[in-house]
Amino acid sequence: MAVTPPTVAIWTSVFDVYLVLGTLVGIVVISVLTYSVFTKPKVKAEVGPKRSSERKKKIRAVILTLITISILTTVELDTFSATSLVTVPSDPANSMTIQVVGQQFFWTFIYPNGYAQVGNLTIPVGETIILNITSKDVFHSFAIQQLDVAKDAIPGRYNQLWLEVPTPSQYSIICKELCGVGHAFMTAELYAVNASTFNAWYGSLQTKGG
Ligand SMILES: [Cu+2]
Repeated sequence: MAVTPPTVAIWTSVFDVYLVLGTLVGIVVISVLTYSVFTKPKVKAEVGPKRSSERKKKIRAVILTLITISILTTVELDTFSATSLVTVPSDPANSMTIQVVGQQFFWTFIYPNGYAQVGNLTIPVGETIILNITSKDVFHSFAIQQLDVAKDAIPGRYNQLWLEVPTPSQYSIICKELCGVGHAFMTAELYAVNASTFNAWYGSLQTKGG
């Protein structure tokens, strides 16, 4: 059974919110348009003093404006809080930070112990992995499509991306920014392995590297 990584779950929930809101707005707008097309406008005879009808219109306009402002404010605040769910790592205290360097035409991954690996990234499952992404030459873009994550790799700056893979699995890493003749071949593999497997591998590196 496939378990959905948290980044994918967040993006899916944001997409669902907008799908529901968009559908509701669509239904209302199309209904009003259809109603307007098939009904004749009623010309009301002015009843009562003109001043009170003007007053009513103003009150109605103010109420509608307030309702619109409150709906838009709620949606806006929700959007900003959803964005922070994606940009802020889920568990920064219990995380591992790995440097990712893009270069024509390969990816290098540098672990906290200084070990650098080209072309494949090995991470433990169930742990928050923070990637510090940069480039040595031109603009690249680090992307793992199955995990719904991507970040630009720009020379001279670090862009952060986090991910958490719940079960042992393998994914393709690609470059999503046209960066030269070898762009299509600028790929790497992501291996998410059990914590014990990862620790055994990582520990062996530390003793070898010194
Ligand atoms: Cu590229």
